[in-house]
Amino acid sequence: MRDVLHVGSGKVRELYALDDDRLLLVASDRISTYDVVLPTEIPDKGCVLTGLSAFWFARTRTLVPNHLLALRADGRSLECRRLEMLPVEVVVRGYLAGSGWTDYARTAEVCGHRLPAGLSESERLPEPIVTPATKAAEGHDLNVTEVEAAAMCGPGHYEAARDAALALYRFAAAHAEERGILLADTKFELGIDDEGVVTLADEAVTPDSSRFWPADDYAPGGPQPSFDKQYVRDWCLASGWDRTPPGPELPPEVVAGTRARYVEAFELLTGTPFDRYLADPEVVLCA
Ligand code: PZK
Repeated sequence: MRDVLHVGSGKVRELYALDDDRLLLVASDRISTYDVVLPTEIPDKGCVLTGLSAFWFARTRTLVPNHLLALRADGRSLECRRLEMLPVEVVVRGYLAGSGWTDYARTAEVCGHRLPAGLSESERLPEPIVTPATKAAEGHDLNVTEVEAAAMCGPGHYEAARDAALALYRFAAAHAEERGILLADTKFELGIDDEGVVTLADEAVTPDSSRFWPADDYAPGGPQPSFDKQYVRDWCLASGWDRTPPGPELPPEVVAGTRARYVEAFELLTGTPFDRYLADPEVVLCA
């Protein structure tokens, strides 16, 4: 791209500065599993994730203001308002999975939330909980209590971000459940706009920022299959890979099966055929 400054890289995304006020967020087709980016890409994955984010931004903008300015015709790039990002990520959990389950199994608490005794892995929580995390040195997330998170943000900012995240989660989880997908948990990144308003940023309710579970297969009492990455994880582990870089190349049938799962999630959640999205990405913006 001409005259755009590269300002950051995520594992599978790139961030560019368009001018003083605007950023461009570009999603690649790279995929990571067990924290390792694999050498094989999943065609259209970046478009699926960008289209889903844009869909949620369009549908929740009256609930919580967000950074979306424009969805580009390539279907994988979002023009965004530049914000002052909060130093915490805000995770909302409706089910007990991942580090939430690990912490609960050890202490009956998750990030300072005391939970009922006797819950099993993947069980639905009585109410969704908010569990903030900070970016630790190695790029790894470190869970913190809400008291600690509040101390790291400006006065009132964490509380506003928490309320925004809970409202977004409730909206998205209800929408997804009606369409056969359980939204087990999801991570939001928020910032402050130039008028001091807490604003949703980054990506929103994508498979990369969330746990999507197929509702039909839901069986608490153990880990659930991931809607999008299960073929990749199963194949990688069966190949004998020890989860250290580099990851294995994926065979064509695993690539095709995984692409189909991403497209299926997109179509279930948006109600839009993915081909229509590729032909005219802005179709997901009309609420
Ligand atoms: C911002 N990131 C993380 C995401 C990367 C890095 N609207 C915004 N204003 C200011 N800063 C950011 C955003 C957003 N979104 C997000 N880092 C800064 C990130 C994707 C790719 F390389």
